[in-house]
Amino acid sequence: MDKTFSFSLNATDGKARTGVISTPRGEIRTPAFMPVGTAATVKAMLPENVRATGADILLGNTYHLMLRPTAERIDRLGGLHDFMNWERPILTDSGGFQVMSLTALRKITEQGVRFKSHIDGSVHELSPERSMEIQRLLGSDIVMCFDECPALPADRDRIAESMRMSMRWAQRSRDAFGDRPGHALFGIQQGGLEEDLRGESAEALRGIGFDGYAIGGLAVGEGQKAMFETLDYAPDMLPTDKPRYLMGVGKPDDIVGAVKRGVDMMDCVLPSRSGRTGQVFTRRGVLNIKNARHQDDPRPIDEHCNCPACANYSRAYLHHVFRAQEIISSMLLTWHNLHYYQEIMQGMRDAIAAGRFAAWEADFHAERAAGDI
Ligand code: PRF
Ligand code: ZN
Repeated sequence: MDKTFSFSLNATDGKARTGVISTPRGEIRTPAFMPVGTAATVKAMLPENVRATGADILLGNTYHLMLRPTAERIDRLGGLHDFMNWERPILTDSGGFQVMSLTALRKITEQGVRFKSHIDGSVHELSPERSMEIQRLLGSDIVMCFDECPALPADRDRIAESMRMSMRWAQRSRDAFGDRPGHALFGIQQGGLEEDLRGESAEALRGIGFDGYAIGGLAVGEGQKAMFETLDYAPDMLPTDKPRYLMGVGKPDDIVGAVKRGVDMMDCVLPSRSGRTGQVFTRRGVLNIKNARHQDDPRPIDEHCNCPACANYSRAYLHHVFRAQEIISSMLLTWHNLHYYQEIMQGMRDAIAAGRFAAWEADFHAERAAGDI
């Protein structure tokens, strides 16, 4: 197997792109959706089942794993892939964003961030250097730079200051990462909804040089319209010959809109988390399985879906096990949601390759508008 990391574009259609990221642990077909495996598991799913939905890569989290069971323990046990029984690529987020969203007590300085664990209140520190060390101990294939960003809305000065510190942290991340053949380091663009700050950030990252470029600081409270307005220019500021990753996005229509604007990779907890709260994503829109209207319904969630939840179970059964808080409810609904997300990705890859993305997108929206679920 090829022991290097590379990206090759196979086709573009408008701004939409399809290609393949090659890593020593396997290929990632793009546009790619990465299920979230925060605590070394995609909740309610066996790894082989996540693979069966069509996932080529998972996302893991520095923040959660450093607190429990610790990066050093995972390293002693042979690394994250062996530990969680997923041999394909893993991308790890760097921790700063999770510290900002999950901890009540934290202090940010130029050096890094000191925070109290959301699990037991113990005090920890993260910096670009420590984040690179943790992601190396985990054995991550795609390592993310250490960054931070304000929730939106925020004032321009705050966004500019934060972005510039993240760019200094990007340089420190690059220096600390060093040269690790077969492993990739991605920079993260910040700058909120300000076009000039996004440009300044992209220029700083291109100057440092990365194996891929993420768009951070979106889906943090600005709404879809403002996010799409930013995505109308932000991906174009990044190198065309490297993967572009939109972090923490999103709903099915967010993902389609992002791919249309030139994004290659995404991750989101939505399909897996919603599977545990009874929210089901379908071609025809969202349904909530806990709704009483499903209690006598013998039909599957979607007669055209071939996931186990749809192939073998009625809405009435799924409603019942959800109401009874049976574990199989989380398993089946998560499987369906992840399967549906991967079906969207495959549909987009095929459409881009065939030069019919616009028609595919029109069908996607028309099916949802027809409703009737
Ligand atoms: N930075 C990092 N992780 C993230 C984000 C970011 O800006 C986001 C924003 N949507 C999600 N996850 N490092
Ligand atoms: Zn299904």
